[in-house]
Amino acid sequence: MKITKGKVIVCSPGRNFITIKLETDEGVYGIGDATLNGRELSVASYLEDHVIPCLIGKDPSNIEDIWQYLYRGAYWRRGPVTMTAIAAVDMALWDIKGKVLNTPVYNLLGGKCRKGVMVYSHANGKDIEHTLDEVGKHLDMGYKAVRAQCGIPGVPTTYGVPKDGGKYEPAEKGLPSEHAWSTEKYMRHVPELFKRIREVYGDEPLLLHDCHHRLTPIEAARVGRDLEPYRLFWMEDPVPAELQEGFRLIREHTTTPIAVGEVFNSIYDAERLIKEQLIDYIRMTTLHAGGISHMKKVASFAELYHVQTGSHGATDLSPVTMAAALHFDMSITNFGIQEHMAHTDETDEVFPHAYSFNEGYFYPGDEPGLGVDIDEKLAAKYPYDPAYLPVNRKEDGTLFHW
Ligand code: GCO
Ligand code: MG
Repeated sequence: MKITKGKVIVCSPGRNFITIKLETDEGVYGIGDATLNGRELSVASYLEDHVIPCLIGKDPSNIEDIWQYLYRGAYWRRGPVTMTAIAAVDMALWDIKGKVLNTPVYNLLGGKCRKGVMVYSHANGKDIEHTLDEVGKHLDMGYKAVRAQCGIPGVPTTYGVPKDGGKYEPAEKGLPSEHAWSTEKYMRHVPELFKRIREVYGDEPLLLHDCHHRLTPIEAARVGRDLEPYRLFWMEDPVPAELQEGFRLIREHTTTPIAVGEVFNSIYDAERLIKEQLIDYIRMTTLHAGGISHMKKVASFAELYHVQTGSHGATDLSPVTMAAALHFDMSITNFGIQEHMAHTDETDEVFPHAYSFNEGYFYPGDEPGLGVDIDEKLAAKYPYDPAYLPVNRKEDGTLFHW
């Protein structure tokens, strides 16, 4: 069997997505997600100009060898563009293998470890009352776990809060907009949010919160302590994670569990965090961290150190990644939770899929391969639409982490 063609499909059904489609001489094809929010076209070019030409004629069944060829063979290793491109190829190859062997991908990864994949959804509000309503709505939809984010009094814009009262979507059309930030105001406000959620909804719902890389270790330690009475499932991205050592200080001061890793792209980004047990959940994904093949290694390594997975699953990860994530989540023993942010109807129509939701859990379905496709004709109706993530400044104008 040989790869005969590789195609990169760029579309924007509600937001931008990059998809690779690999075709073979036996008529079977596989698809993979290559979306890197706000930097989409760089991955498209990496694939079209440098990766696809090297794949033509290769046997798609040798997934690990192709992975090594694209990683070691490129000499320039790691980085979000490279690892997203490798991930896209890797997903497509697992999809092809499943279709050829007529079995869902989770079966190829060792079979099912659980009945379904517990997901958490997002409750985002402009203030505490609005967030409380949103938490209630998501519990009514059947979710067992909800992430809560809230506007901060005196801060005009913040991460996770929809501007127009609609659904939150981090990327914005045109060039990057500028958001504002006050750590002091945030730290005063966030414990009140979770106090109110527990008062209204009781002890049972699993509650999560994303600090979105905006604190220093000692500030994160304080937030973790202040949130302890409300028993969070996790506090996410407390600090920017380039300095892995920084997590030790947080760890020493709080029992609030820590999750990190949505921007990581290699096992080496998390090596110390995992080995020194400085975190509880690793949020790397099959998309930005080199595909299913690399994530298998991350999960196995994390398993040794009591670290569970909690993969990123925002709207900028296409339904192809959602499918790959669900097959992967089903097959590993140290699965913790999976993020789920609903795609728009247009997105779901462009990417028909076998996965489904019921009472807080997702199920990958039993279609051969990943169980997801792309409707190319429909995709062509939604051309690329430039969009960026915002940048962030402190109240005095200093550029800050977004
Ligand atoms: C999350 C994330 C996202 C990211 C977005 C960036 O926890 O879901 O923080 O909201 O900001 O995916 O592209
Ligand atoms: Mg996050």
